[in-house]
Amino acid sequence: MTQAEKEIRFQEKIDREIKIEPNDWMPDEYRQTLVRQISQHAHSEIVGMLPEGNWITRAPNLRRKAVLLAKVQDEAGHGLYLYSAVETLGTSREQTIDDLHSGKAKYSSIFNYPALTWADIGTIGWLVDGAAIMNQVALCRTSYGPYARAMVKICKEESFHQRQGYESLMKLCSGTPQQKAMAQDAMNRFWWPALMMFGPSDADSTHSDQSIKWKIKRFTNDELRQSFVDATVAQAEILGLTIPDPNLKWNEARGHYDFSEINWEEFWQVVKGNGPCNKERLAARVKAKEEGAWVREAATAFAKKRAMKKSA
Ligand code: BYC
Repeated sequence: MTQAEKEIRFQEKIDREIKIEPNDWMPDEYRQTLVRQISQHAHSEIVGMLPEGNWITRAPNLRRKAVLLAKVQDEAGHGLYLYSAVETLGTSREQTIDDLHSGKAKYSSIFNYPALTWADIGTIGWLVDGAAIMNQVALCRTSYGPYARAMVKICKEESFHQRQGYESLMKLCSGTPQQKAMAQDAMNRFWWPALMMFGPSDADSTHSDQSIKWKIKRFTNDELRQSFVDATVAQAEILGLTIPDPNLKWNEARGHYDFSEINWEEFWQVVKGNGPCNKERLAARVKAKEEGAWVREAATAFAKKRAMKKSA
């Protein structure tokens, strides 16, 4: 079969909603797109642990601490499923992680913003996990089997994360005026970065057209962003928080909310490494790898010894 025939067969499979599995033939570009997207996703989960992890010791009570601990632990688990999904495409975990540490691979822009107050933790759960779910529910139907299956489990946990964030903010917003002000301040700082999570506008998205054809992506960046805004406005109203956008307005004709243009200059600066916490985040991951070297060595030595004993 020629390359062109293989590609036609591959696209037919995708069009018939048949999942692509690790041992199936796939075009190199499909494989590369998946390695890029899934590894970026895995890195986002792992780097995403940093702003929240920083608050575990400062959670206001035992219940909040236990919930936050569980959430951060879930994120480590998500990173691990996703690194495994990348491995099924023939790229080693070591390589994937090295690409993050060398600055070659990206992770979500949102995690380059600091979590300054306790209200930020609730807001991250509500808005950041909320945006993540909007994107990830669609990925449960992505065309690559291992990625789609990982997303099903991840989405269940993300939905718990979103609810815990919202519940935490409900408490703050019905508390003292200072607590409410703290929640509004967090909203003011996280709203726009949360909208940026969906990626550049469709006109500037490099990969969307091909990824939609291959059903890696089911919706465009702008479609998902719009769904997120539409779903979130009523939630903010219930909390009594104001969305920091003077142009946010229901558009009856479109059946959607209109909102202001995103500050794309800020988005690209953060993506290029110049956000408020980019350097700190990468340094923390590199340090964790270096300081964990002895644990990996000990675990490998133990596994080898056990295997030798078994075979003896
Ligand atoms: N940040 O052609 P485009 C989470 C890059 S949630 C940084 O539209 P694509 C979590 C993009 O990589 C977050 N970079 O790309 C939540 C590309 O550059 P390269 C993780 C971004 O891939 C709570 C260029 O811009 N979720 O984990 O078709 C707690 C052009 O973009 C961003 C996922 O990763 C960004 N926001 O669409 C803990 C979901 N946006 O690679 C953890 C899976 C774009 O050519 N990923 N870029 O150098 C996706 O769905 C898609 O990759 C995106 C972008 C929608 C993000």
